[in-house]
Amino acid sequence: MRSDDHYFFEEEFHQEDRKRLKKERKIAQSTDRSKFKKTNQNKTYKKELHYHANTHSIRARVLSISKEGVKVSTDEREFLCTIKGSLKNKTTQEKNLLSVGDFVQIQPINGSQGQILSIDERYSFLAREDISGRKKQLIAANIDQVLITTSVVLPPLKSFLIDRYIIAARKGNMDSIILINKIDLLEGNTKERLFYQEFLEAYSNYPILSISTITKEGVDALKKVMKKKTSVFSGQSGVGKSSLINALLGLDLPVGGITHKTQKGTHTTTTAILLPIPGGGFCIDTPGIKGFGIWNLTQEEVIDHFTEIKEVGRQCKYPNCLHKGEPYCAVQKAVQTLQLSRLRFESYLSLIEDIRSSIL
Ligand SMILES: Nc1nc2c(ncn2[C@@H]2O[C@H](COP(=O)(O)OP(=O)(O)OP(=O)(O)O)[C@@H](O)[C@H]2O)c(=O)[nH]1
Ligand SMILES: [Mg+2]
Ligand SMILES: [Zn+2]
Repeated sequence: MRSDDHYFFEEEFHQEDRKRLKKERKIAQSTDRSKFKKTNQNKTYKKELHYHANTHSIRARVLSISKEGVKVSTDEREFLCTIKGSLKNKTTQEKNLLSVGDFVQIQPINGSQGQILSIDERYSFLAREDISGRKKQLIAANIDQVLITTSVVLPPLKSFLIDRYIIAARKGNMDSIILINKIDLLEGNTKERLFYQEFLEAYSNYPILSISTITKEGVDALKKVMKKKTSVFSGQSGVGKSSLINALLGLDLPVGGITHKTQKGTHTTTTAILLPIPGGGFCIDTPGIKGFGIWNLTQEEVIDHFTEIKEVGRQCKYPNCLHKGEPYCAVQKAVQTLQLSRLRFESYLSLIEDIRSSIL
């Protein structure tokens, strides 16, 4: 789950800073260890968010992050920014200091360049666990809804990824909508159509939009739900995130192919970008992901997400039954008799397993 990392532009950008700051941090740690205790990390971070902006600062929003710098936009224009040194010199639980969608205070240096002085507090964020499993990797900030993008047939629908996104969205204070793209491919594919129907039934408690950039089915409905909101498209590579944005906004973002052998996309989008929607709102395109580990996930959060499993679980013999093979388990029985969805149950098990392996 943690083997991929497609935020390499952002990675490269922060890598240099990391090297430069390593020395300083070492000195700081040796003089004041208490500051770096886990319990204090949030406090340190909060303080930084309220760092007093310079009186000449302007509020701007992060559009993209690359080796060249952080591109931000004010109401009037765009600036390519560096980040003020003191801002970077902080130990937080976050792997990346900034993400697309962040509101920042900047100091213009000239007509097109500036420096980021501070980061405004986020009202929501989409994050995942970083490769080490110890840090929160921000994908996007200040978003109203995550458009969990999937496709039928190519690449195949992966329900366990969807549940992970729904939980991450809830943790980050956002709504989520499931987009099933490429439904034109269901034509003549009986097996996939049956699976699609099984999916719709299992996820009937969640908002789902079926869509196709080829036939344009569902495109108007999607436009409607995105109006005046900030939405982030997220999901596997090749599901059609950039294609959907092109269809919605009349843009020409690069789109890729699918490797038929692996049935996977080719990682066409390499960095997240924030795009304004004419008539109000924003949307964010992101690079495809392979897996999605939820940062700081608790067993309770998992169980609370699977309400139907929780309900049936009340009849298990052991009150602390995790439904992983314990005797007299009502959940396993309900899955066998098709009263509970196997898709949801598999998702549940994979998340419980994630927690177990992170404890070990
Ligand atoms: N049949 C069909 N193909 C589609 C549809 N939407 C997109 N595609 C194709 O799917 C492939 C991948 O599309 P992209 O938009 O690049 O996918 P992505 O999710 O942005 O992928 P990454 O940027 O790699 O994360 C392209 O070949 C698109 O033409 C659709 O509705 N139906
Ligand atoms: Mg893309
Ligand atoms: Zn049980």
